[in-house]
Amino acid sequence: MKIRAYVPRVSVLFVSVLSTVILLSGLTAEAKLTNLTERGDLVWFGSDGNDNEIFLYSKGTITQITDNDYDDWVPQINSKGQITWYGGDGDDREIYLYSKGTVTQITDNDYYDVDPQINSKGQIVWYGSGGHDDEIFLYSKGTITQMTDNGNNDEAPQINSKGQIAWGGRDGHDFEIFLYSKGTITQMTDNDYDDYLWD
Ligand SMILES: [Ca+2]
Ligand SMILES: [Ca+2]
Ligand SMILES: [Ca+2]
Ligand SMILES: [Ca+2]
Repeated sequence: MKIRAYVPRVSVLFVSVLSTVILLSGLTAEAKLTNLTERGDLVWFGSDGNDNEIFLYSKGTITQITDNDYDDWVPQINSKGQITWYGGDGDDREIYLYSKGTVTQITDNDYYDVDPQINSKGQIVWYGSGGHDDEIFLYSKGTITQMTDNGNNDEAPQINSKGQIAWGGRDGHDFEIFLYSKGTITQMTDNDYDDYLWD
C-alpha cells in the first residue's frame, strides 16, 4: 500500500518536471544563442584598433556593421540575417538592430540595456536596469514593452519564433526560471537554489 500510495506522487512530480524540461528545451532549441545561421551567415565583435565593432560574414564577404567610437558587444543573428547587439551611445549601453542594410538604435534611455536576443520574426528581448533593478524588455513591430516590473533582478531572456520568452529572475531569495507565453508569466521553478538559462 505504501508503494501504491507513493507511485502517483512520483508520477505527478515526474510529469511536472518533464513538462518543464520539454517547454524550456523547446524554447532554447529555437532560441539558442546564435552567431552562425544555417545559411552560413556569421556575426562577431572585435576591435577595429580603436573600440569594439560588429562584423558580419555573409556569402564570402566580411562587412563591418558598426563604425563609431563606442564599444559594440555580443551580436546575435536570426535566419533572415537581422542582427542585434548592445553598444555604447556615449552615455550608457543601448540595444541596436541591423536589418536590410540599416542600423537602428532600439533603446535610448539613461540606464544600461544588454544581451539582446532576436527571433526569426525580428522580435528582440534583452534586459536593462529599468532605472532600479534589472527588468525584461521586448521590442516587437516598433514598440518596446517592459515585460517585468518588480524589485528583483530579471536577466538573460531568450525568445522563440512564437514570441514565448524565458529568463532567469530572482524571487527575493535566489534565481528562478520564468516563462512568458500568451500574455501570462509563469514561474517555472521554486526552490532555494539558483536557476539560470545562461550567464
Ligand atoms: Ca564601436
Ligand atoms: Ca540604455
Ligand atoms: Ca526586476
Ligand atoms: Ca531557484
